Amino acid sequence: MNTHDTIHELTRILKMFDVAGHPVIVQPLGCGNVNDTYLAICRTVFAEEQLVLQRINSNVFRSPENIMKNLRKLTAHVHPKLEYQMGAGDRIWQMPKIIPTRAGNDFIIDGAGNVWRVITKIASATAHDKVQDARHAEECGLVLGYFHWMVSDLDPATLIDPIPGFHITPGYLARYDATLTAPDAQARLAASPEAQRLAAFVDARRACVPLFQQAMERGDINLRVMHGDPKINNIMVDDYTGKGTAMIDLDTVGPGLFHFDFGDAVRSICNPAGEEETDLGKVMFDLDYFEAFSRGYMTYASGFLTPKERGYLFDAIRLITFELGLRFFQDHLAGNVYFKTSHPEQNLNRARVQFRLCESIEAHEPAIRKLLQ
Ligand code: GN1
Ligand code: MG
Repeated sequence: MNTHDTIHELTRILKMFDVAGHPVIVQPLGCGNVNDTYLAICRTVFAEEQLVLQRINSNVFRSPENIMKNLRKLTAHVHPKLEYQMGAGDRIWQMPKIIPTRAGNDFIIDGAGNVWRVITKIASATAHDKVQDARHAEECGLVLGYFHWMVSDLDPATLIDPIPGFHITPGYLARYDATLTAPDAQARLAASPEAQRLAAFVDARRACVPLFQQAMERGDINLRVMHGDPKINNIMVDDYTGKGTAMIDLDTVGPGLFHFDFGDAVRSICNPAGEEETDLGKVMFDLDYFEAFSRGYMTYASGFLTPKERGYLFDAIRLITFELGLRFFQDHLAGNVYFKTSHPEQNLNRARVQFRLCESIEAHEPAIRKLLQ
């Protein structure tokens, strides 16, 4: 939660959107690393509506209007399909909807220049921070596979890249190298043997960094519409049935590779210790969860993934894990300017976790590849 936000101010902003009823609570929701997110409940005489009010981090999303344009495109493409299929399968698949402002816009800009928007909340469902069991892992796979299937016929050229360079790993390496030239970063590195160990870890993996750019140049894989951030706590699971229902946090949806989505979901689901673990001994890649997740994912994805695309899935798991570790490490060295932190060493520890997970993925390569055949 942003400590400057008062309930009074949040309620005032909420009332600018076209919501029915009277706001009864506005309280922090989830633990995203980027946007400030609040749950709002509005009651009428007859019912209540749960909504998600968010301040978009304009330091990360430089053109918030673009992500709202993308969200319009995405929901216009997907909602009719979901409505058409409603009741046909074993669950109701959901996707949040934009609530416009009373003036008919998709967001507002407050006096301080902050961008706010409201979307519907997927209610009676939970986005867990950690995997619960193999069935949960499988449900997450089904949700991502279904999402990819829904967008597999949406032309990526119709969406705007929400964060240019978002999953271009060589760009993160270049940024890391540039950061290291700054005296502050050098001082942080010199002061910490653990940071030096992580720097050596990065250096040992430089050669694999451009792998996906090379694969695209060869024409082995192509841009599709990706979610961009399908980690475990962006996947909603029904509280009553345990079935997956929706992908949330749709701001990073844009042109990209399904591979990075697959890898990002896998790295967050198959590490039961989570991203904030401080005991590295507990961080490891769990093959049983992986088997369950990929079985769920392939239920839908086997229909649209080409054999060549499938051939790169292992590399994606490894590289996205490395990339996220690199992003955390670079942010630590830069003085914690991107990811939200509650203590100065948090991004360093997050990097340690991802790099340890990356080692575990490398150690399990033959078994992971076998499960992907
Ligand atoms: C950020 O906002 P949140 O927590 O869903 C980040 C992802 C990282 C993730 C790691 C826009 O996602 O790329 O994988 O943290 N999102 C952005 O927890 O940078
Ligand atoms: Mg996010």
